[in-house]
Amino acid sequence: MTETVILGVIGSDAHVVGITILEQALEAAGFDVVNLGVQSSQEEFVEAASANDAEAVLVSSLYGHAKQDCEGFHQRIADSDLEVTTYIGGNLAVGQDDFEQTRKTFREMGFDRVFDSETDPEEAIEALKADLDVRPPESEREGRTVSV
Ligand code: B12
Repeated sequence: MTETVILGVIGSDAHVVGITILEQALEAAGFDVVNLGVQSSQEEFVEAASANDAEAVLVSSLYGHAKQDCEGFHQRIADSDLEVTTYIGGNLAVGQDDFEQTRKTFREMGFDRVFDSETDPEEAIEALKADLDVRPPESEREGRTVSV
């Protein structure tokens, strides 16, 4: 499997621990990860996705300003003719908002999936595998019973 994923913390946000854990979990699951680190601009995400022919872009935001930082992000992606799956996760709103409302807001902004700060990295990995149609290598499929 060689799916490439761009990962980073958007805007002026400097919270690094979450993406470090995500990076390790994604790599252990077999993804190629380009970690842009903290305080990454929309432009840096788009350029990295384009330069690395990425399948997915994972945006992290913890400090409560994700909505402002992501305004116009999907327009920028479309303008670059990129076809990527986009996820966002973390503490996306200020304070203890109703997460279903937060999810709705970011889905309307164009993100394919929206995750809260309680998300286990494995949850995001399973979602990515499903969205990118990642199948286990043939060697791991051997011996499985296939029912028709
Ligand atoms: C450590 C910390 C800091 C450190 C960061 C050090 C560093 N370099 O990383 C310091 C002290 C610098 C800091 C600063 C600030 N912080 Co701070 N910080 C925290 C704290 C205590 C822990 C964050 C952390 O590392 N968690 C551990 C990791 C493993 O969890 P995580 O980051 O949530 O990531 C997981 C999930 O969220 C999820 N996830 C994250 N991103 C994504 C993306 C995708 C696609 C997916 C699928 C999943 C996913 O998966 C990750 C792994 O499991 C949190 C409170 C908390 N308990 O969460 C506040 C917190 C995030 N900080 C907060 C704030 C307000 C700030 C400041 C604005 C404070 C200030 N006024 O200066 C500044 C912002 C500075 C900046 N420019 O970013 C608030 C945000 C409030 C909000 N969103 O409503 C929090 C929630 C504290 C609070 N309760 O008020 N902070």
